[in-house]
Amino acid sequence: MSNYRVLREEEKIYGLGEKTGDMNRKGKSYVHWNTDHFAYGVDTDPLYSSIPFFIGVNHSGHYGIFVEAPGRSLFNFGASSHRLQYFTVEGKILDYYFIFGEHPLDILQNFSMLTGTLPLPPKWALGYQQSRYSYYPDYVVMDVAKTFRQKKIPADVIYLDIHYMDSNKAFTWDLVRFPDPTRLINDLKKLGFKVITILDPGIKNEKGYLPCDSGLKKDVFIKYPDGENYAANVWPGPCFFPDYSKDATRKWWRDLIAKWMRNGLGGLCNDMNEPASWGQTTPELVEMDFDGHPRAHNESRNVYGALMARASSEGMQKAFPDRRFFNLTRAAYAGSQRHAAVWTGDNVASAEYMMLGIRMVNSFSLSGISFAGFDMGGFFGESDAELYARWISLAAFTPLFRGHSIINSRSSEPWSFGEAVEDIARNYIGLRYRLMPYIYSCIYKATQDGTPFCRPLMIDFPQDEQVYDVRWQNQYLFGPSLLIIPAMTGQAFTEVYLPPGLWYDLYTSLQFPGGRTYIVPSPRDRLPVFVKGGSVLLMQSLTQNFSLDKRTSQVELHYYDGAITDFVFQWYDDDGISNAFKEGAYYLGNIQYNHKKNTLEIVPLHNQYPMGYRRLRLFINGLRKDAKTIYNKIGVRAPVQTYRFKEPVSNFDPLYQPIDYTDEVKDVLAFDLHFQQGRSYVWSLGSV
Ligand code: MIG
Repeated sequence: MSNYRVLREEEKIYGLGEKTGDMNRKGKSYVHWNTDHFAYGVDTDPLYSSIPFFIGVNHSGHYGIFVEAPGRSLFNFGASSHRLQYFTVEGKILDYYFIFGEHPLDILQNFSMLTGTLPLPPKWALGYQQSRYSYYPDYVVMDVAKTFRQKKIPADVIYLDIHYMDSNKAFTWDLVRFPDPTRLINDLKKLGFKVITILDPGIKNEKGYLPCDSGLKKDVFIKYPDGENYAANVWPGPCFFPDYSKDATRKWWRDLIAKWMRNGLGGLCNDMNEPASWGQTTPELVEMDFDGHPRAHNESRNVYGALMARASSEGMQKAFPDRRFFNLTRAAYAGSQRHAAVWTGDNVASAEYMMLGIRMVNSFSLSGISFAGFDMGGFFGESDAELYARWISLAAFTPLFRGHSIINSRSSEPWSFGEAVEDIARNYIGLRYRLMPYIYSCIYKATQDGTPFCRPLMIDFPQDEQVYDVRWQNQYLFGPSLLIIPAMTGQAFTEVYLPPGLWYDLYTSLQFPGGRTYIVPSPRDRLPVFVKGGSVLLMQSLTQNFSLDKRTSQVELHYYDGAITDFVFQWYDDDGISNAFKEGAYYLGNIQYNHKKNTLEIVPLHNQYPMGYRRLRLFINGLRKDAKTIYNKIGVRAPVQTYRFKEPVSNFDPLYQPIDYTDEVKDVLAFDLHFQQGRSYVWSLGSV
């Protein structure tokens, strides 16, 4: 079945989740068929996830279309046609939703009402995550974790990839490499690390292997139409594939997961769930049950990974109902945000992929999935020092911040590329950790109404024709305040487009009027980042992790002047780990700017969680130093300060001389005040 529509000349198309190529999909056609494509190219299609939702932009308005097509589908946005765009789904039913909204953001929020929003992740999942295919044996894992602490590079998560398993079988340990998993996990916990294990859906066909025995007994596997279980080869050898569309299977899986989680794990990484198998072609006649309404593979494949992720996440909740976990999946479908974060699979270590990864994360954002990331540093192949430095700085501004690389490749931890790169990594990971009050508030917002965390410029500036220009397609906003400019390798300077309004260089607070382009320095230790005039950042002191480190007693509020209307930033916080926030144990406050009165306020709305901040430091950027009427409560003039978002890189390498861009905010007005979170605060920004 197909739907054909007119493609207008000026029309632009965004979305479809994990797709390669340019952000604007016009002139291209795409297939949805979840596929394990190792080391995919910058134009490969299809990949691991399918999200049949897109946003159309044209002069008369914007719209969204969600096609409920869990099977193979085809989307053509004017490829080989000057008139038409169309989509085609397999089978005799074509269900689609036309989603109206004034702007892309409204459309996305409406799409979220239909498919759901992400649950609030634990805070540690927003920290730095270190993965590798694979760290083993156990002492290597400990070594990596200890090195983070010794070098004072913040991190929260370490991964165990398939080498932890006994002969690659799910829910087992290789007891030679990992003789005492409980002890290892505990020792890591003492260092403030959460452990995530990778998990594949394929269950080895082997008598005496418990998941296989119980699975056969409970009849949980995918079948051929004649009733025989479908089997194919994956890592452990011949495997059956759980049919997660069946209630009985999900229950069986939840029990397996719950038991597995009691090893003390922080979460799971659902891999190979397209599903992938050697040969990479599942016969299209095998069926999934869908609770008594069987559907053939060609009409259901693309929900397989989503259903696995769902069952895994339910299993974690079952194990520890009052805790939050992190669930990551490779294959996803529309709505997967409710159950897991997503990563973009097996990318390649090159600058083009770094840029592609940014577009894919932003395209996920435009498709309901706010919590996404890529293998920082590149999975296949090897980064060099410059690429790694640029990649880790950039990844610090993506929701899922995770380094990962393939077996038999060079080490890719933040200290593996020499001391200068280590400094750069420490700077940007550190900045990420200091920004956590802002980041956590942004992700909270996504949980509430589907406002994406990372967003292409078209979300915040839909009326500006320039933002659709292919030249700026890699630029994006990280939350409402930060504009990130991904910089290519070899480019000491980068051309940027700043949308209308006033912008500030993050590191110096120098002002840049928007609505035009600039050429800005982008050496390897300086990712260009701008802050929107008329916004705030919330920051805290540096911590090494979110599990052990005590909360810092000071919170920083950075205000950037330049709003031409009112704005509100919602400040959210809670204990970061339990589900007590569902019973109301959280803090929510509005940080708001009133344009008419020219005031900045903090107004607590819900005050049921003590954040532990005793001091608030307010930095005011953009007002003239001699602004006369800026006083704090007790009438003390604000002193002028300097401030650093990152430290200079030491000059370790005689061949590479870091240029000193004097990256320091000079002359910023700063107030210190004793902070009582239950109170309101008003600052009059006065007349100058
Ligand atoms: O066939 O578990 O995308 O992240 O390291 C490869 C080994 C299987 C693919 C995943 C990758 C992971 C790897 N897995």
